[in-house]
Amino acid sequence: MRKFDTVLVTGGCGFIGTNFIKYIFDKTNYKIINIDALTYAGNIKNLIDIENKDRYFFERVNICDAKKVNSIFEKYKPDCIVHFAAESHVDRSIFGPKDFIDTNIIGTFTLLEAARNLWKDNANGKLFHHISTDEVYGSLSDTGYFYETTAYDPRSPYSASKASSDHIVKAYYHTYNLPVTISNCSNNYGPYQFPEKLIPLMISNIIEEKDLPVYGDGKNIRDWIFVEDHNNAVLDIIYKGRVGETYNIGGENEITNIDMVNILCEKLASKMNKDKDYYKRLIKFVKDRAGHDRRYAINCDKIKKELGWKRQYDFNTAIDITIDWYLNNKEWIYDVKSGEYQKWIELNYSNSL
Ligand code: NAD
Ligand code: TDX
Repeated sequence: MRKFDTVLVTGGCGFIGTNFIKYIFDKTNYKIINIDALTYAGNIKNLIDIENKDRYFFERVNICDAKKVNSIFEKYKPDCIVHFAAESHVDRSIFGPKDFIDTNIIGTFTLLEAARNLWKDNANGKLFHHISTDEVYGSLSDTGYFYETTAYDPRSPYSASKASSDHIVKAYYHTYNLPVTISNCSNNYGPYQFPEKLIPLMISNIIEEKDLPVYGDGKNIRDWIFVEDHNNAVLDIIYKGRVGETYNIGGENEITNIDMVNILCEKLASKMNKDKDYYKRLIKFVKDRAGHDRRYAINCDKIKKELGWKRQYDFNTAIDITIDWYLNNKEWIYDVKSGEYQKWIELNYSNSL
């Protein structure tokens, strides 16, 4: 079992990174360094509860900026890097792929070089963990699963950029013996997810009684996992995962998009004392996403058998936790959607990038 002193997290102000930092801050005594560029998707206020603690440090840094990344690595000398930072939304990658190529490919390369340099004399016990996605494997029809051995077949600029970064991470292991691990996870849901992704977008539109846009026929399938279960798996990997290995992480919880939207409509109707079908009138089938992957389904036997990972949450419980979080944090939704938060960032952090 590995032990660390200093864990450097990239993208810690985004959805999964925020949940990860809160979780490890509570569960460990690590010094935690969070580096994040605070793009539209990163919210520094998410971590307000720990921002003044003496083992938490925030640095506003673009991971493509090699000079700054190197100086931060030299300053804190992390022995573990957990790399979440990415452009993460498929629709945005279709309309503007360049940021995805920069952050997901060049940014990952920049971090790998900095780690290689920092650990050049002794990489024993160190680890670079790269967070990736099941989308690198492409699209499934009605049957079959993605295994760690499935050939990569990415279809969107987002998934192609993640696939590319995965290959570069593996190359650093084979070529330079950099101690790396990779995880490929299915669709996450939970608190702090930016309301552009399916679940928080639908919850926020239901709250505002706005249209609920369902792409195509609504029969595309995603495998949904609660963010805390994903983060627990990441912890298992950084403690016990075999260097050079890839681990799939999944919810084993396949749901069509239209079923998910109906579930959210019904759950919110019940919480708001409305008729069961009250919000379903807002559902609008709209033009399909270009190159829309049909089905994702993960086989995660490897991490279960090798590392003893188990999910703690069933879907019904975790989706209630998620909906309740958004209902109790309507200001957070308003803040990130209205641009008020971005204005605040520019006022308070304009000189730090
Ligand atoms: P997110 O978009 O919510 O957060 C991304 C974070 O990265 C933000 O805080 C943003 O400010 C930061 N960032 C972006 N570009 C940066 C740059 N150039 N330099 C520094 N920071 C930068 O993303 P998420 O949903 O939390 O995803 C985190 C990771 O998990 C990503 O690597 C993503 O590919 C992967 N992943 C996500 C899911 C999912 O369902 N959300 C599933 C599997 C894998
Ligand atoms: O308005 C919508 N209507 C709709 O029908 C949106 C935003 C999405 N969809 C569909 C498209 C997908 O089939 O819902 C499904 C889920 O969409 P997203 O939430 O955008 O997620 P997806 O494209 O599956 O990618 C997500 O999972 C894997 C994350 O955004 C990625 O970062 C992660 O790697």
